[in-house]
Amino acid sequence: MAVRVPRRQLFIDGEWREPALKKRIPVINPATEETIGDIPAATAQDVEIAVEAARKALARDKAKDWSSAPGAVRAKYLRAIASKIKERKSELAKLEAMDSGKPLDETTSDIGEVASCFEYYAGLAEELDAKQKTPVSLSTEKFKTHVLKEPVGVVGLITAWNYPLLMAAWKVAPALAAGCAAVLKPSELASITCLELAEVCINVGLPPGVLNIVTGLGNEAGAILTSHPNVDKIAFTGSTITGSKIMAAGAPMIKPVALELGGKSPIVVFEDVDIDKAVEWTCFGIFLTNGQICSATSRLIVHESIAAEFMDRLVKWSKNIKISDPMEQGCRLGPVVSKGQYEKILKFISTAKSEGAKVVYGGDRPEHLKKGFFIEPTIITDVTPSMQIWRDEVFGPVLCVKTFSSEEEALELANDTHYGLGAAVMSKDLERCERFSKGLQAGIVWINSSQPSFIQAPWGGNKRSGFGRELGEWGLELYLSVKQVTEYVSDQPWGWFEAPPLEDDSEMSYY
Ligand code: TXE
Repeated sequence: MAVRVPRRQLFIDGEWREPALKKRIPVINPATEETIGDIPAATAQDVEIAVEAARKALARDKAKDWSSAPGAVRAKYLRAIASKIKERKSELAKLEAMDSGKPLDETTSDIGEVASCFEYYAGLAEELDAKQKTPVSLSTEKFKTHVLKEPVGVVGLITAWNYPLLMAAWKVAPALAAGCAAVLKPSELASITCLELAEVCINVGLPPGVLNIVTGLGNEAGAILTSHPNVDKIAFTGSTITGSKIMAAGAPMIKPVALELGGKSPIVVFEDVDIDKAVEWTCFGIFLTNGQICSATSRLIVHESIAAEFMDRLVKWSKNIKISDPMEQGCRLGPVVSKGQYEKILKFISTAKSEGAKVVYGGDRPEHLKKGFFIEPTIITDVTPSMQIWRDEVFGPVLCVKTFSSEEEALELANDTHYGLGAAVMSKDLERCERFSKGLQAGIVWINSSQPSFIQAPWGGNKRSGFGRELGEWGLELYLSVKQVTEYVSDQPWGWFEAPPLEDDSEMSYY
């Protein structure tokens, strides 16, 4: 069932390239704690060459560079990438499950989404030619203005480990569709499938330098990319702390950034729900991807009148969740990605207990699994709004619970967070859901569900969850800049030399 991890190098200027310092990072399977391979570790010199290669791809041949090629040409490559990924779907899904610990069912679905994402942006690349020049209607006839949409240039894409290839696709596909050249720096904790994307690019003959993939450590490869003066924009998915470092690193150059950061999303359950359905969405919303989703609905806010029954069923269903090696049939909860994350999550749980919260289910390693970074589905009650478990992102299978008695109280609790990524509301009263959605301070609201995302719809957060929207047309806009082009079309002189005499108080209007 398991597959061999290919030994790859950095992907720069269309070729495999050994890292300058020949350093490599071991790849640990989080389910077995075994080393299953290694990835190259890029340092400053490698990132430098990768950025240069990307820059060259935009100026290789002025008439035919990547950014000025018709959208249809770029679309052809994006579709070819999608089709290769589909061919290799099962192998890539297995590699990703072994690398990240995500259940194989999930990685299989994610890799399918990766292919769809490349196809979707191929479509938008084709439409882009027609939309590249848009006239603007002005309040004067002396001028004509149009707007040009142009690729931003060389973009640095830095991604996380919870959706290794999918998060990369959310950035690479629109960046390439827009005509940018990119340097991708995946997370050192799960890079294998991103290196396979390099192999796919070689297979489809993507022009050299259009996409470069430099694996390596965040504070080395990532930091160099972020502060590089020849990188025009950074798009980042990761923690809020690193997001703020990235903003600071780019600040001296006024480098634009798009940030998709952490979250502490609420799921608010009103008294009129179908309890079993709501329990299923609650479990899905927190235990999917082993609890490691930026938008995970990790704070359950349930109406006090149904809380007891809801909690009984929640615990009953949590007991039924299959925790196993991600490659096993029917696995619903695998290990978290690394020893570091495992220890961090257990520390969150012990701090919550020491602050007076109560673990009503889980809270530890499952008894039947002696190896691997497994943590039981964990449910915590008796939480106060000042507790760390209520405020900070755990990024693990840990749900904390509070009750409410009125809609106002529920909204206050839901918005009581520095984050603003996702939020879910569950009620049969759709008017109430709509009203409540408007009050929620979040970039994404789910009604009677939690977590679904769609390639066509915008994704991103507010407050400390970042800014900028990925996916859909918004995802393409991140990689386009807007240029105003204005032409003076009147036969008459502009008239600035004909200033009215000083004593004349009539107003002069140029426009
Ligand atoms: O994140 P980092 P980590 C949150 C989650 C998790 C915590 C830590 O709470 O527990 O972050 O995870 C690169 N300059 N999320 O340590 O450090 C790094 O190499 C440039 C939420 O993995 O943010 C990796 O490629 N790059 C999140 C990427 O940043 C740097 C998903 C993310 O790493 C860098 C993952 C630097 N100075 C974690 N330092 C979400 N929004 O979904 C690191 N990196």
